[in-house]
Amino acid sequence: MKTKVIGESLENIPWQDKPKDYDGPVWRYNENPIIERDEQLNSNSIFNSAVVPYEGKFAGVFRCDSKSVSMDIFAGFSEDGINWDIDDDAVEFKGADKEILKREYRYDPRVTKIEDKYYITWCNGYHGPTIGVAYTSDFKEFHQLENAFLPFNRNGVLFPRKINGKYAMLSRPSDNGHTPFGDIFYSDSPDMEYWGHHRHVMGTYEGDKSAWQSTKIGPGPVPIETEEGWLLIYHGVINTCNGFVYRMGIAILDLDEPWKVKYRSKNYILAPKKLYECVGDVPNVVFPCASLVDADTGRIAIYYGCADTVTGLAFTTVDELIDYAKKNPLAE
Ligand code: BMA
Repeated sequence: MKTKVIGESLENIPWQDKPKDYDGPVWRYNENPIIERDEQLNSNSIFNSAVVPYEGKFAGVFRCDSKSVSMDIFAGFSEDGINWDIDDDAVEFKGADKEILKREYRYDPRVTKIEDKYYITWCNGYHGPTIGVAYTSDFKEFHQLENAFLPFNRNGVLFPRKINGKYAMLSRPSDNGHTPFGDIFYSDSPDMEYWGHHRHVMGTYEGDKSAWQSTKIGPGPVPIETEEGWLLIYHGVINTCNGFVYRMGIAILDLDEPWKVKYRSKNYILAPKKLYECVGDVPNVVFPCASLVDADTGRIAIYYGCADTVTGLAFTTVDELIDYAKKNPLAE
């Protein structure tokens, strides 16, 4: 391992070696998808979901759209990170203010362990999409806090530790529909309630410079801390004659000032190519929401939604991603 990861070891991370002759920095689990669309009592689809190591095993929060096509988030548990047991009832939040507990819709959760709590951020309907925030210690009782931002915003992703003494979050301001624009911003907060110090991190690229990310981009899993900087796996979108296509990219952000981009890859790291990524309720989408990392080996397991229908697992390493970003730089 060339680059040191700042984090915990995770000996039981799900893992498969890179297949021989495979050309690319990220490779898929050979039994994908790991979660089918109808694994839950009333689910139409299970995708864009987040997992973390929990008590020697794994826990997570899952986006399950119902057969009436409502969107909500559900807790789940797993022995191995691959086979999941997802609750049939949606997460029920407790909280100080009833106004904030009103449910319109919830989707695309991320889970971030900060100190001794697991924080959940998700796209929360409150007169339009914004970023909901909650925490849990056991994935049974969830406490909802204030929404982080005014509508409209999507893809709120917390950093796993305070930066310069403040909680830190990436997000993607949006509109109330299928947003035809979108850059990634950084915000911080002294208390997980009031967010400010907003900084632009990075935006889209038009033309043939890096066309797969020409319409909008958004942060994916919780950034991974390494001695080279924060590794940010993100999604990038192009608008085509058949609609949006979602791919995955990699950027490396400065450790102390994460709104500064050190490296960013011109090429995508994973694109919809397999049938389950190209065919589903929304074709041609790979949408990463979580990763597991083993600090000892630098192994990374990425969890991603496939075609807004099922959940996939893919693998890479810290060195693969950093090398790839450096070898295929996106010149400003
Ligand atoms: C985005 C979100 C994601 C979804 C993607 C592709 O706006 O709704 O949940 O995966 O579109 O449909």
